[in-house]
Amino acid sequence: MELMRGLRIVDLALQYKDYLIIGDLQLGYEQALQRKGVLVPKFQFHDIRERLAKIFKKVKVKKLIINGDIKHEFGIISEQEWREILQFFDFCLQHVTEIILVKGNHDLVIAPVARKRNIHVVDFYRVDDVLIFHGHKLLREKAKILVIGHEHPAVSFRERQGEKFKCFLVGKWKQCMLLVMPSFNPLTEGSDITKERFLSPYLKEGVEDFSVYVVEDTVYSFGKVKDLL
Ligand SMILES: [Mn+2]
Repeated sequence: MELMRGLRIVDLALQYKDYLIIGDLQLGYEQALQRKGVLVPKFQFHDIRERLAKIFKKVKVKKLIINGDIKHEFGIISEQEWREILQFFDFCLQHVTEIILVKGNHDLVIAPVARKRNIHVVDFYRVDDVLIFHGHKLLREKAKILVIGHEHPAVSFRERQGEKFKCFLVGKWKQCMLLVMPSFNPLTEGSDITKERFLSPYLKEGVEDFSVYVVEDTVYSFGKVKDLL
């Protein structure tokens, strides 16, 4: 679905010109859960790769931007993360010539893994007037269009109790257009925007007026947040 010229939603990703943007993969989440005694089958990496492969088939891009939280653990790099992040980079590099890793709040110690594949780790990335950053804290940098992750927006509907659907949020922050991306992690749908509080400092006010785009087999426009409350 085209949001504006050159910028479109493709499944859980955004395409802008030669760039594909995804975020919040949280690789290694299963091992972290297992450490807490929650047994989950390890399908996350496989699902992410399959889903991304389908996107790469649909769109022709040269570069991939990972907008934060590629991994789950904060202070360490778990064995599963080391393995899966490198495998993930190798898979992506079959489809793009460059990966840009934007730092999220879970990525405190990402540099050693990124270095193995010569991948640059940055706090934000700018393409024309589009600024891509994780959004867990305010950035001094300005641009017409801001693209953040971190929030993992999802939505539920009264008619379908107990089900949540990943969604994009599109609205305004000051004079800028703000796009909030859903998480690319298949293990959790995310935070219900009709029930839970927002985390990002960019979503402190005015979110009722944001447009909701639900991602399922295709992308559906669902009107404004306030219409769903
Ligand atoms: Mn985050």
